[in-house]
Amino acid sequence: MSDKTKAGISRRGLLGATAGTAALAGAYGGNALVAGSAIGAATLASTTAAKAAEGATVAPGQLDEYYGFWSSGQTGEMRILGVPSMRELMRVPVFNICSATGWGITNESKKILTEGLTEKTKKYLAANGLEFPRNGDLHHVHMSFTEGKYDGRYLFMNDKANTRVARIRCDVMKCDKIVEIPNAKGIHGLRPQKWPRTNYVFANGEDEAPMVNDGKVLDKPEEYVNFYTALNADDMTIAWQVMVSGNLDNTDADYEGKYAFSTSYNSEMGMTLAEMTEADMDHVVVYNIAEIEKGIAEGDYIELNGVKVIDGRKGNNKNYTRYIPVPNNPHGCNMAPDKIHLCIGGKLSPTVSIIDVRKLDDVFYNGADPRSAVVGEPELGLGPLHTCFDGKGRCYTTLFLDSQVVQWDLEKAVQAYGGADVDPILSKTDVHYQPGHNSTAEGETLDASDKFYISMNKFSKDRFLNVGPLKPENEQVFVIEDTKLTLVHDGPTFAEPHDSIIVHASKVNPKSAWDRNDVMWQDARAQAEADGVDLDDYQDTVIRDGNKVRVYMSSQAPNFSIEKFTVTEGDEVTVYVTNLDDIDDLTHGFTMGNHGVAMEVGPQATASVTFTAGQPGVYWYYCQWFCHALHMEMRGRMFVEPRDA
Ligand code: CUK
Ligand code: CUA
Ligand code: CA
Repeated sequence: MSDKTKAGISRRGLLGATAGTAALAGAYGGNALVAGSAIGAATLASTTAAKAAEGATVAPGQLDEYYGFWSSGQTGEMRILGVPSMRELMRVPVFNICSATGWGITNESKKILTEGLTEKTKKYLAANGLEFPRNGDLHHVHMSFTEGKYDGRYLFMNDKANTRVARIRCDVMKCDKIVEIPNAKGIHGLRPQKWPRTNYVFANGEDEAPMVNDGKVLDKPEEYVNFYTALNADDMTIAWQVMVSGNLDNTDADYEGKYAFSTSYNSEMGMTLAEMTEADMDHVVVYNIAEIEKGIAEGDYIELNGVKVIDGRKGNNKNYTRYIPVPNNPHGCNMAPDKIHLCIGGKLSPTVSIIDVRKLDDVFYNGADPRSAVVGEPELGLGPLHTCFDGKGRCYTTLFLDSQVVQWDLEKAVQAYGGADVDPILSKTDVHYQPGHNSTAEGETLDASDKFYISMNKFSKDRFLNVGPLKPENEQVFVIEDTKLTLVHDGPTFAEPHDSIIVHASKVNPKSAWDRNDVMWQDARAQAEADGVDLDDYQDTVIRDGNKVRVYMSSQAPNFSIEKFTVTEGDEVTVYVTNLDDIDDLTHGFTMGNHGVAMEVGPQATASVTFTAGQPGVYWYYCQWFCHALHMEMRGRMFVEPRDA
C-alpha cells in the first residue's frame, strides 16, 4: 500500500500525531491497543474514536473482560484470545500436531486422537503407516450452554477435513475427546443445544455421498444422501442422525430445545458449481427434536455403521423435518437472543431471511406452507454471510462482497416485510476486507451485549507489512455506540480463523495446576500401579519387560530425577514424566534428541511418550519449557547400546 491515505496524508505521520494527542489526553500511555495494532489513522483523528478506543483499552498487566475462543481453520487448533485487547493467550492443539505441547506425540494425546476413529479410517491409516489424520480444518468453536447462556464447562468444535467433532475441557483447556462421525462427510456447521442445556451437539455434514459409499456409485445423484448428526455432549457418543435432502452448511438451535436448523446451499444435489447454483431457491432444514427422539424410541430408523438414522428427506411425510425455501445458496444460520428469530444469510442473494420459530408448529402440525415462517427478508447488501446480535434488537451482518458490516433493526425488517414504509438499515461500516464470521460479546446467547463488534476478515491485502504471497487474515475490533461502529484494533492472524465466541471472564475458571487424579493420564497410572511405581511420589525407576523399557521419572526444577538410563537399539521405550512442582506457571517438558519426541508436563501433571530407541550412542534429553535459571542444565542422557553387543 502507498504510504498515503486517500486524503493524501501520511499514515505514519498521522499515527505519530495521534500518539501525541493521545498522550496529552492521557488515554494511551503504554496501552496494548496502540502497541499491538495499527489503529486506522482516519478514525483516530476524531475524538469519538479516541474515546471509543479508551473504552476498549487494556493496559499492560490488566486483564481482559472477556475470553475469546477462536477457530483456526486449516491450522486445526483452537486459540484463546483476550477481548478486547485481542492479545493471543494460548493455542490449544486439537486436530493438529504440536511440537511445543507434544499433542499427537504423547500417549495421552494419541489415545484421544485415535480412539474415536471409525474402523474404515483406522484401516486406511494403518495401511499408510499413520495413527491418526495429520490435519484438521476447525471452523466453529462453541461453548456448552445452560438455559441459553454459556456455562463454562466445554467447548465443541468441528473438523471439516476429516469429519470429526472434538471437545475441550474448560477446566484445563485441553482436548479430551475426538469423534469421527460415521456416514456423514465433511462436518462443517456445529452448534450446541442451547436449552434446557447442551445435551446435544449438532453437526452438519457438508458433503453428500452415495448412501453405500463403496466405490460403485459416482454419477447417480439420486443415490447421494447427507446426514445431520446429534452427539451426546456429556459422553461424546452419537445419539442419532437424520438423513436429509440437499447438503448442509451452517446450523443453529432455538432457545426452547424444540428445533434445530441447517442451511443448505445445494438443494439441487448438484456436483458442479453450475449445478449447485442453478436453483433460485435453496432451503433451511428444520429438525423437530422431540419427533426425532420419538421416532428413534419407536424404532423408525435404520442402523447404518452403528448409528441410528432417521429418514428426514423431502417427501418422507413424517414430522422429523421441514424444508423452508430461502433464496439461493444461503450460508449463515444465527438464532437471535430474542428467542424468536432465526437469521439466514443469503450469500448469493443480497438478503437475510428471517424465520419466526413460533410459526414452526403450524408448519409441522397444521400443514402451513413452510415459507409462511419467513417473516422478513431485508435487502442488506452484497454477499451476506453471518449475522450476530447485540441484545438490543440490532443485527450485524457481514457483507463479504461489499467488505462491510451492515447494522440493521430486526423489528423494522419484520415490519417492512409486512408492508410498513420503514428502512431496517441503521448503518454500514467498511471492514478490511471481505468479512466472513463476526462476533459480539456473548451474542449467540441470552447475555448478548453491544460492547464490541469483531469482524473476521478473509483478506488483509495492504493492511500490514508484506510477508510474501501468503498474507495473513485481518481481524478488526469495533466499539459500538448506537449506530456508530468505531474501529479500535486491526490484527493479523494466521490461517484461517473462521469463527469466534466471546465469553465473559467470570464464566471461565481454569485451574492453575492439574489435579493429580486427572483422567488424562489414567493409562499411565494403571501401568505404574502394575509396575509398583507410585506416580504421585518422587520416581526414578526403570522397568525392563522384554524389549520394552518403561522409564519413570519426576521433574522438579531444575532436575529430572533420572540423569541417565540405558536401553538397547530397537527397544520400545516409554518415558513417564511427572511434574512434582505445583508452582503457578511452572511447566516442564521432555524432549528426546533426534527421536521426534517432545512433550509438555504441566504443574502436577503426568505425561508419557513411547518411541523406538535409535542408532547406538548417547542421546541427550532435556526440558524444553523454560522453568528455572538452570533450565538449560535440566537434561540427561539416554544411552543406546548396540543390539548385538
Ligand atoms: S463458515 Cu467460514 S466464513 Cu466454515 Cu462458518 Cu462462514
Ligand atoms: Cu524444566 Cu525447563
Ligand atoms: Ca443452490
